[in-house]
Amino acid sequence: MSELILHHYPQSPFAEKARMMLGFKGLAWRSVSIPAIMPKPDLTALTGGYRRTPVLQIGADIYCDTAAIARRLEQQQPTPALFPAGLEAVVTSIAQFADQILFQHGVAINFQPHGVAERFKDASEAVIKAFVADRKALFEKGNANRLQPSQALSQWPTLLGRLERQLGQRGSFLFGEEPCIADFAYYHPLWFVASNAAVANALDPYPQVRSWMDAVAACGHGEPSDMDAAEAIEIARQSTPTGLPDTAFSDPAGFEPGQAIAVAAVDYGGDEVAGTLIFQDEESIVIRREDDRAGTVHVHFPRFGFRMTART
Ligand SMILES: N[C@@H](CCC(=O)N[C@@H](CS)C(=O)NCC(=O)O)C(=O)O
Repeated sequence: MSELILHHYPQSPFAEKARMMLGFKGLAWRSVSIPAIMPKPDLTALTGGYRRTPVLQIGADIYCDTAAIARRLEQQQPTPALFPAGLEAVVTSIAQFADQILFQHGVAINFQPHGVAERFKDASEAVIKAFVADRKALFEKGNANRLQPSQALSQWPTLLGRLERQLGQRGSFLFGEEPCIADFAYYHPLWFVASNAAVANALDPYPQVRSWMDAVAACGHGEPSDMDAAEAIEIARQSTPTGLPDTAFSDPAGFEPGQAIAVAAVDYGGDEVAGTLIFQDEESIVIRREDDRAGTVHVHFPRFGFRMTART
């Protein structure tokens, strides 16, 4: 079976979510380093234009968004379960809340002036300017607005206070004695705050949250080993995408397999990825595309949070 290849960079909170899920599953994986800002020519050779971080590659199958990555990892290694039986609706809904709302808070808290000064203390003026311009462009394609630090600070005690009380009363993890997808989604925005010395004190009033974070962090990152981007692209070129199951799924919007479409995230980083729709079900959309460097690849997206547009 092909290796798991994660395209990511160290400081990315969503990449940390993916690394932690790999650790939770006890998996070995290959680590390809990608730039934190555009251009990302090696990544987009695989994805067809999707630029967000992280992306999982297995041979010629490319998984965009940690929601798609989580489901693929669950298939790879069903236990321990990210989606505990009987709790799927609640754990995925809570994860979605954390990935959107808590994440916005973690970012806004980091991007207070003293947080920016700490995060970029070793960066040149040019690097900071390029980063700011890149993130402005990221939000131009999508319907999400950035949360202002003042609003994030105002709401932080609500979000963290609820978590602190729940953990104090129930202990362990969010849904029982083992972590699940909800824990990893709650963890990565808080890890982003904890990893910035200038703002980490936002966690000080919450000792239960801190010990839960330590318990989640104990899952580790599995067994990563480095790989070059060129090697990852060559692996895609030499691989055949895996077969897809037959599905009786009927798309309410009328998109049919074989149709030329483009897929894009609706919230931010909404660069369109064009290809042929080859599979969709309740959770996923898969397109086939040809790339000069990567050959024939299947690019997998979550259905929720992505839109399809017909191409002629
Ligand atoms: N819903 C996406 C969100 C991914 C995301 O927002 N990643 C951030 C980094 S933590 C990003 O892509 N930033 C811009 C970039 O890395 O180019 C997921 O679950 O993977």
